[in-house]
Amino acid sequence: MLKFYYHPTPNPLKVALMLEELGAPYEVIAVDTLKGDQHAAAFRAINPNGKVPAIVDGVATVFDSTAILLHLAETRGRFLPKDSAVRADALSWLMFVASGLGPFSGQAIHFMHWAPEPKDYAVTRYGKEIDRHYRLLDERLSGRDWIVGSEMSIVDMSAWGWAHYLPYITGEAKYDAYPNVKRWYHAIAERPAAKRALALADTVTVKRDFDAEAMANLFPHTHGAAAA
Ligand SMILES: N[C@@H](CCC(=O)N[C@@H](CS)C(=O)NCC(=O)O)C(=O)O
Repeated sequence: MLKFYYHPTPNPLKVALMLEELGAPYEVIAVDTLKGDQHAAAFRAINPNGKVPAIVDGVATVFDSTAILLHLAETRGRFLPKDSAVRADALSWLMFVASGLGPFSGQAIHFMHWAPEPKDYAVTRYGKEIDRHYRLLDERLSGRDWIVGSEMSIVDMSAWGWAHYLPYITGEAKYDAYPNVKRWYHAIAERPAAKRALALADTVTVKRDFDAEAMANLFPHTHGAAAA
């Protein structure tokens, strides 16, 4: 059975949604990143980058959420448009999430919630970049149900994994500045597969306290024993 290395965080959520939409049987293996499981040699053999998600799918070991989504879409023949022009569009928007919306969201969350002072410049920069990315996504979703094509695809799954955490960046305003994103986000959240993907968080026993141990494991270069 497919092994899914998981922690209740944005990038694994994309893969959880894909696995649930596929109805593919899988075994969840919790990687407790606040306890440092991602640094263990056994996990580094699966993902040398020491991050979740990763999967072992038969003979294939795949790490990085975008690589996993592409692998599952290609091997299962679903959720990636086949028409070459639509597929090109899908790859463009998939990379917009993989190299823009996703990493900028991660950095925005880091600087808003975890970085020490002084951090005004970083909070401003990443806050404005998040706004720019979500405005672009909002324009794209104007008059459309899906980011690409006429059906849900891995592009929607990839963006949705991060969009679920948007309130963590925007606070009480939540999705209000991005009405099309709001409509699209909630439409996916209502799907049974999305509900099951979100419920996965409650099935794993992982550390929830962001204490000194968690900070050292998540940010070893600034908070760990080797920090300068
Ligand atoms: N580009 C990677 C990023 C993976 C990533 O940053 N995962 C986070 C959770 S969302 C993680 O493992 N954090 C723990 C750590 O960095 O030690 C992907 O898309 O899978």
